[in-house]
Amino acid sequence: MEVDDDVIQPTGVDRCAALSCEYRCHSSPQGGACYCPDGFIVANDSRSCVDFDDCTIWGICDQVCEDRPGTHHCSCVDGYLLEQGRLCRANVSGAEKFQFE
Ligand SMILES: [Ca+2]
Repeated sequence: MEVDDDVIQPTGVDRCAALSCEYRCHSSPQGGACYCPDGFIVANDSRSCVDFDDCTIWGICDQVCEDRPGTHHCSCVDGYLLEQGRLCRANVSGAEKFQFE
């Protein structure tokens, strides 16, 4: 199988300079594209980075999700304890355990 090296053009690097990405640019034969650090996504202008709303990911927090720049924070309502940063466990502490259905 023959590999065609001709498809890789050095022009992607120049395109990156023109894009003036807020974070970093990933050069490609097609001209490059901006990308952002974890927790951020490229905005509509294709060059700046905006916080990604982690709370839109289903199940990222068991109960209460608070979006923060570059990250998010999970918490639990009264009567529950936060576990492993995202799970909520009923704080029964020896008391009778009620079942809600
Ligand atoms: Ca976020």
